[in-house]
Amino acid sequence: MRSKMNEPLSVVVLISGNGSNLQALINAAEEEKYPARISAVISNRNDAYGLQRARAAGIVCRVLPHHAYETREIYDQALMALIDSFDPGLVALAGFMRILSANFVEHYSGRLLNIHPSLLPKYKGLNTHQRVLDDGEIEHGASVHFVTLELDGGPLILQSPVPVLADDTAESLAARVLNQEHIIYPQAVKWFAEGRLKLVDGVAMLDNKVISTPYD
Ligand code: NHR
Ligand code: GAR
Repeated sequence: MRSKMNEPLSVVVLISGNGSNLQALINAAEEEKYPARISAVISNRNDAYGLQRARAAGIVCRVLPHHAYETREIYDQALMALIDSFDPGLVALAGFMRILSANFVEHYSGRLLNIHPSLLPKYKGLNTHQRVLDDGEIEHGASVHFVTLELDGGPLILQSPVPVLADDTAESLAARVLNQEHIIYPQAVKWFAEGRLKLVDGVAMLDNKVISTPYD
């Protein structure tokens, strides 16, 4: 907990890849769009391009490769210890590709956010863009949610729809969805940093009102 609301929120961002959502969060912090500072970026992969983005922004980077650990639980314990060394008020998953075990999720309950490339509760899990195309959907999008034990099933905070176009490939659709991700993720972090967004008894609240989204 921040002792004073005028101290910026410490955010730890977890990535596995390109880190364009990380970049959107870095940009918003640099433009002072919210009272938050990214205190560290942690990747499970040492080749994640997002690490270069973080270094370029002067942010502390750590790599914790998961294959060095015997079980998911042991890896997650090490990850928690590393994250906690940065004393975060918020942990933001930004293209982090590892499912997190129960201890981890419980430890960060109410301060763990994820951006997911679909209009949840539709298309949980991986490979969402191709699945949307295969199903002939006319609409797709992105969701920000609090992370809970149910994979991609936690309370929704923000969603943004995009159209699926006739000539879309998984790549073109992914790019359209990513543009929306880069808008809604900084917005959710802003609300959280301002103390307006909270998880209360398993329900996402903004300004003390239950958040309802059109897609849930
Ligand atoms: N953990 C919990 N407990 N709950 C959630 O809602 C989570 C989570 C961890 C990550 C992100 C999620 C997404 O937005 C996320 C939400 C990875 C996988 C996955 O199957 C699924 C969903 C998400 C992230 N990962 C494989 C695994 O075995 C590895 C895949 C790979 O390395 O490419 O962990 O989509
Ligand atoms: C984003 O589309 C994010 O929603 C998705 O991966 C991409 C990461 O892009 N996340 C997941 O699929 C989590 N399983 P980025 O690295 O450029 O932010």
